Amino acid sequence: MERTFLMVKPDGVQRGLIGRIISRFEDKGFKLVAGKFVQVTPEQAKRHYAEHEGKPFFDSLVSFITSGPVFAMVWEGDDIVALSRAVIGKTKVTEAAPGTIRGDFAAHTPYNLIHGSDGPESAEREIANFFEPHEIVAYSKTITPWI
Ligand code: IDP
Repeated sequence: MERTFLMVKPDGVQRGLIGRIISRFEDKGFKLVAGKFVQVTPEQAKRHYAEHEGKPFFDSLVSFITSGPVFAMVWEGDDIVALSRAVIGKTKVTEAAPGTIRGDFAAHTPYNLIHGSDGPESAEREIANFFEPHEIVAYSKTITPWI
C-alpha cells in the first residue's frame, strides 16, 4: 500500500478548510493513518522544500509555511501519490482545474492551500520530516475491498 504526505498549509487552516479538504480524500476512498497540528520550524521547512533552494521564491515559501500552524497528515491507498495530486490540482492556481481542491478554493499562488508529495520516495522523506513512526496508526477498514 502506497503512502503520501499531505499538509493543509497555513492559508487552508486560517480559512477553515481542514474539514473540507480531508473530506475530499475520504470521499475518494483513501485511508487517513496519521494527522496533527504542527507549527513548522524554519529548519523543518527548509528540509521540506530543499528541492526549491536557490529559487527566487524559496525564502518567501519558507516564511509562508512557517507563518501559522499547518495540519500534517499521512494517507494510504493504491497509487495514492498520483491520485492525490489529481485531487489537489495544478500548482499554479490559474492552471488548477475546477473540481480540484486548488481549482475550487485557491485564488493566488503560492497560497494554494495544500501540499501533496510528488513521488513515493519524497513521500517517505516528507513523512519522516514530520512524523515519528509510532504516530502512524495501522488499522484496517472493512470497506477497502469495495474501493
Ligand atoms: P506543488 O506544491 O504543486 O508540489 P512545487 O513546484 O513543489 O508545487 O512548489 C512548492 C510550492 O511553492 C507550491 O505549492 C507553491 O506554494 C510555491 N510555488 C511554486 N512555484 C511558485 C512560483 O513560481 N512562485 C511562487 N510560489 C511558487
